[in-house]
Amino acid sequence: MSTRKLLDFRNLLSESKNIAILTGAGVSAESGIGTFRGPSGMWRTHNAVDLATPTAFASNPSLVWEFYQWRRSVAFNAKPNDAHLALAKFEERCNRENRQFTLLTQNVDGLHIKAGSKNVLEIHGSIRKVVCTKCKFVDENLDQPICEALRGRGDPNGGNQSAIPVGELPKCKRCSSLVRPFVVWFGENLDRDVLKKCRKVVETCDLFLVVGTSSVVYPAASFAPFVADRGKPVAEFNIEDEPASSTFQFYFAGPCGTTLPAALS
Ligand code: BJW
Repeated sequence: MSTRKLLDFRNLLSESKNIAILTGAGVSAESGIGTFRGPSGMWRTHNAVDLATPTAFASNPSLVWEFYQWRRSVAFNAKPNDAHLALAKFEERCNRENRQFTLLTQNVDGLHIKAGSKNVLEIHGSIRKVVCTKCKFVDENLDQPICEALRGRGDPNGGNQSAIPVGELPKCKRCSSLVRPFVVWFGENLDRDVLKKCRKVVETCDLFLVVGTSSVVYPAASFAPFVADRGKPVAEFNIEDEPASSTFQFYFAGPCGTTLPAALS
């Protein structure tokens, strides 16, 4: 990144009173968690995005649970990287200096919270929780495996194993019906309160950072353009140019585990 650009960004950052950040899968890539699009988004012969749908779960809950069994084991064993840690440290600084800091993450892996971030909105839910398909009870569940039938299942190189009967898949503690991961799949609405908070954040922030996201999934993809349309600065951190990159005031190319600590220090 050019030194001039970096100095300009840092000056702006130090003057900002209300900073919001949107992160995507790229922020966790350096922790060993694959992103959704591109080669790391494949699980067996499936695109991860094709399994993240209510239709996939309705037609093959066993397959989708195997996929999430594997995703949970990767996420639970992963450690926050320098990008997560820089954001947590920057939030502490904002708190000390009486400035507003809000982290909106599309990630379900919990790594921002592990890193120490406090004001985090997990807009696509959390892989650490399950929700009952019948009574809608939401429960934190860190069991590995999540049920006996999923022991040893979910290996991305595995496959062609027989489907697990629904009665042996993870069950609700309250009503014993099938549970599913507490995440937002395509075609599902984001939690109404979470969305309301997001709207308030994008309407009021005076600086917006967008980190490690392809910015193709809505409504999150609309946040940065909305802030830019309000005339407020947006800074993007990504290893690749994404469709909206050229429209933002700042673009820092490179792995965010390197670029973000340099920009926030
Ligand atoms: C690095 C890096 C490094 C790599 N450093 N960078 C308006 C217009 C058109 C369509 C819609 C619309 N509104 C809603 C829709 C439909 C749909 C949608 O957006 N579809 C699009 C594909 C067009 N949206 C929805 O269905 C949403 N619901 C909704 O809006 O309800 C109302 C409604 C419904 C239907 C119609 C209209 C309205 C829900 C979206 C839920 C998304 N769920 C998932 C799965 C979550 C669970 C799980 O994780 O298991 O969320 S899909 C997946 O995509 C996941 C992610 O959070 C999300 C975004 O992906 P992300 O994070 O950007 O990852 P990648 O892989 O795409 O990108 C990684 C980036 O990192 C890349 O840019 C790399 O270059 C970069 N990178 N390493 C820095 N080291």
